[in-house]
Amino acid sequence: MRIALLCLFLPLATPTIAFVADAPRPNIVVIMADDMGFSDAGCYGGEIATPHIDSLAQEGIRFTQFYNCARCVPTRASLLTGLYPQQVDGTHSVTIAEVLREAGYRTLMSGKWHGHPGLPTENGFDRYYGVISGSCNFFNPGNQRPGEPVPAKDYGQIRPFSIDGRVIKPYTPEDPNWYATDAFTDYALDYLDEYAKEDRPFFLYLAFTAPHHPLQAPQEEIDKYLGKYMTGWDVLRQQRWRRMQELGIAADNWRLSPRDPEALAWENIEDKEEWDLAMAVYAGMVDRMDQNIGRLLNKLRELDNEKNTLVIFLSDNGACAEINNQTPEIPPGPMDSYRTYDVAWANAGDTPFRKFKQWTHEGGICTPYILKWPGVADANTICRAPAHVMDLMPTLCELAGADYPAKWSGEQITPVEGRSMATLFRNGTREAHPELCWEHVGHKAVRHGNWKLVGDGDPKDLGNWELFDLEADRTEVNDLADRYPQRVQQMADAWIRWADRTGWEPRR
Ligand SMILES: [Ca+2]
Repeated sequence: MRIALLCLFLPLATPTIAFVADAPRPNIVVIMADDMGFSDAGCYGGEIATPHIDSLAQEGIRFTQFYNCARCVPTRASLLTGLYPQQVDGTHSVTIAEVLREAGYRTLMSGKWHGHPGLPTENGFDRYYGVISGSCNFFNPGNQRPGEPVPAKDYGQIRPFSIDGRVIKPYTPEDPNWYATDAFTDYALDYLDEYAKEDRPFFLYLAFTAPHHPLQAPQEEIDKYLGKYMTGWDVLRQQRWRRMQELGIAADNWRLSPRDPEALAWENIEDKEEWDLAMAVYAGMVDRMDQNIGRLLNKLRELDNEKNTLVIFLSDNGACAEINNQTPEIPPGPMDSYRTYDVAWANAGDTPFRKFKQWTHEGGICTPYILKWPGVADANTICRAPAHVMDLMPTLCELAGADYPAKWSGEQITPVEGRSMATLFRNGTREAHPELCWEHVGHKAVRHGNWKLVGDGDPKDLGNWELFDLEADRTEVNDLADRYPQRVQQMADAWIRWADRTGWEPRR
C-alpha cells in the first residue's frame, strides 16, 4: 500500500532517457545561490533577467518539489554529507568531495563554505577560495582601503576567508573593483583552466553568497531595475503567479497564498522609492550572479566540456525575511551599507508559498533545483517528484561509480539518508522517500506521501501542528489538522521518533 501511495509522487512530466552505462563519468558542477526565493529566476516565474539560469532549464529538468533544510548551515551540511543536518558531526560523516576525490575526481570549490567543521581543503576539496562563514561585504570583506568608506559589516563581524589551506582574516582584496560574486567565479574559472588537461573528471562546487544580505550590487546592475518595482509587491506576486502558471511550474490546482500577515499592503506604503531601491539592488545581485553563471557555462563550452558535464543549480533556502539594517541611514547598494529587503519583498520572492528562510513551510524549504546533463537528462522538462538536498550524495556517488563508504578514516560512518535520483534520468521514476523530516530553530515538519505536518513549539501538543494535503493544497492554505486528528497524532509521533533517532532532543 505504501509503495502504491508513493507512486503517486512520481513525476507527471516524465524525464526519460537512455542512460549509457559505459559512457565516461561526467564532470559535475553544483552551483548554489544563497537565500534566493522560489520564484526569483525567470524560469520559475520571476521578472529578474536570468538568461543563463533559464538556459539550464531550457536544456534540463526543473524540479517543483526540491527541499532544503531552511537555512545556510544545515542545508550545506546536508548537501555535503547526504545526511540530515542533525546527524552531521564531522567524525561520523564524510563529504561528497572526499568520496569523489577517492573515486578519482579533481575536487574544486569556490564561494561560501559555512556548514561543516574544518576548512574545505580539510574536507576533500583539492582547491578552495572563499568565505568560510556567513555572508560577507560584497565589495570588501576586510579592512577599509585608502580613499574608501568603511565596509559595512554584520554586527561588526569580520568573516574569515580561505585560499586553499590558508585562513585569511581580515581578507582585504587589493582590487578596488573586487565584487564577491565575480571573484568566486574568477577562481572557479581559473581552476577549470588549470586542470583542463588532466585525464580525470572534475567536481566543482560554486557556492555564491548572492543574494544573501547585505543588499549590495554594482551600480550598473541596480540601474537596470530602479523604478521597475514601483508597482509594488502585491502586483509582483500576481505577475509571478501568472507566469509560473504559464510556465507550468504551478500545477492547475495550486493557489496563490494570501499576502503574509506581517506585510503591509503596497498601497499603504508611503516611502515607495526606498522600497523600490531595495528590490532593485536585490534584483541586481541576482542578475550579476546569473551573468557569472553565464561565464562559467561559456568556460565549459570553451574547454569542450559542455557535453559531458552535469550542471546543477539550486538555492540553499527560501527567501529571507530577516530584518537586519545595520546602517539604517545609508540606502542599500554600496559598500558602506548593510540593509535587508524585509518581509514583503521576501513574500514576493517566495511566490506562491507561505513563509521564509528558517521556516519549514514550503516558502522556507522548497527552492529551485535545475539539472542539466546534455544527452542524458531531457531538455525543458518539469519534474514534480519530491527530492531533498541530501539526495545529492548518493546521486553523485552513483554517477561517479563511487560507493558511499561504511567507514572513513577508521570511523564508522552514519549510513546515508539521501536516496539516489539517478533513476530519474534512467527511466523517469524512483522510489520516493517514505518520510522526510525537518527541524530548524523550533520550526518542524514531517512529510509522508502528500501529507505534510508543520508546526512550532512542543511537538507533543497536537494543537501546535498544521496539516496539509500538498497534492490538493501545495501552498499550505487549508489546514486540515482538526479534520484528521489521528493523522496528526501519527505524524507527530513519527516526527518525534525521527528527532530521537537523528540525535536531536526535541524541546518538550
Ligand atoms: Ca542561505
